[in-house]
Amino acid sequence: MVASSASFVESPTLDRDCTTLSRHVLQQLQSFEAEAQDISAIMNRIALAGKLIARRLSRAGLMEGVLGFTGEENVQGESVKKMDVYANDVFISVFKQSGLVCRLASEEMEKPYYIPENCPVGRYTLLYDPIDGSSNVDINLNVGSIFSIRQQEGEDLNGEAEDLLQDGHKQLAAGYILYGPSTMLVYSIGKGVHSFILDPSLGEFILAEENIVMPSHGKIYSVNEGNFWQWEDSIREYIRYMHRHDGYTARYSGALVGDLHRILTQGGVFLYPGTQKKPEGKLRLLYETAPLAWLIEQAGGKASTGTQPLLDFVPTMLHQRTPAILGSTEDVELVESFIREGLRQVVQTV
Ligand code: AHM
Ligand code: MG
Repeated sequence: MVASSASFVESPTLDRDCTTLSRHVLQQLQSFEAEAQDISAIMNRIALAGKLIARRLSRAGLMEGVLGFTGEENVQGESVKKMDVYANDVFISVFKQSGLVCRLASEEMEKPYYIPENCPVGRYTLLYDPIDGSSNVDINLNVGSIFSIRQQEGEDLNGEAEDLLQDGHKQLAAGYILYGPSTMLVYSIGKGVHSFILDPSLGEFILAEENIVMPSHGKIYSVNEGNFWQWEDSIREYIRYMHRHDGYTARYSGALVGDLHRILTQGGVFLYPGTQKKPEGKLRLLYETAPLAWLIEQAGGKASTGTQPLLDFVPTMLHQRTPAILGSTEDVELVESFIREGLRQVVQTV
């Protein structure tokens, strides 16, 4: 018997296989207006960058000139890896002739990359961390890319991109690509968090989970405990509490996207507090913590600097770092309670 076209269309398996990223973004926007089309096109370009980076990573150990360091340092004083440079350039080249974004700002570039010919058409800025957790690349462990889209405000005539120095609520969309056993793209345009898996045979990101809601509590805490001696007493007290109580377990891969993805799906808390060497912590607000905070909050979790909501934090410079506590609401609030107690004791002793 030949299936009717109605039963064909309604097949849940086929429908699942057919929900591509671009179709999903347009459905989410529920509009065919210019801005909706722009955001959808930008997401498609980000997906293309993700596919190119995933392809290179999958063969990295077999190719010349992919692994290892370039011998240079980036604006943060960190050693640059060859994959950092490649991935940074991939994002630039997929957006260069797109007519979509006017500026790209990345962790790897001191100043934004301007595409003046796009400005009359696409007044958006893409902020991104091309390869997050790049120390994992050489040992074939997971890494990620993080992205955020903001509207450009004003003309930015002096090239300082001062309009980017605003809080995280100004983001129009944010997400990450996780290069793991499969390549996943997770995004939000402020209407829930959705995940996609790259089907290599189709070359498409296919919907895996819609409207991810994270648990209000989870057993995992994810932090680099090697920094214990460098933390404030309040964070040390929190970690001692974790050690002394049943029901907690530690997971830390050194690559934020993977660690955060675990927290997003299973609950718990990721933290990178300030240290003696880096009082603001290590993670950058515009390219790392603000986009991830946006996702976590969209999934029903909480994001904090320890003393204020992370999305309320206004940076004073492009490469600003912030302490970050991201995860399930109850678990983030537990860390905050230790920080509050620490501050109270400091005030009492002054
Ligand atoms: P990167 O973007 O230069 O790779 O640095 C960010 C990474 C995060 O992925 C990870 O959470 C953190 O640095 C790990 O830092 P540490 O080794 O200090 O724990
Ligand atoms: Mg990073």
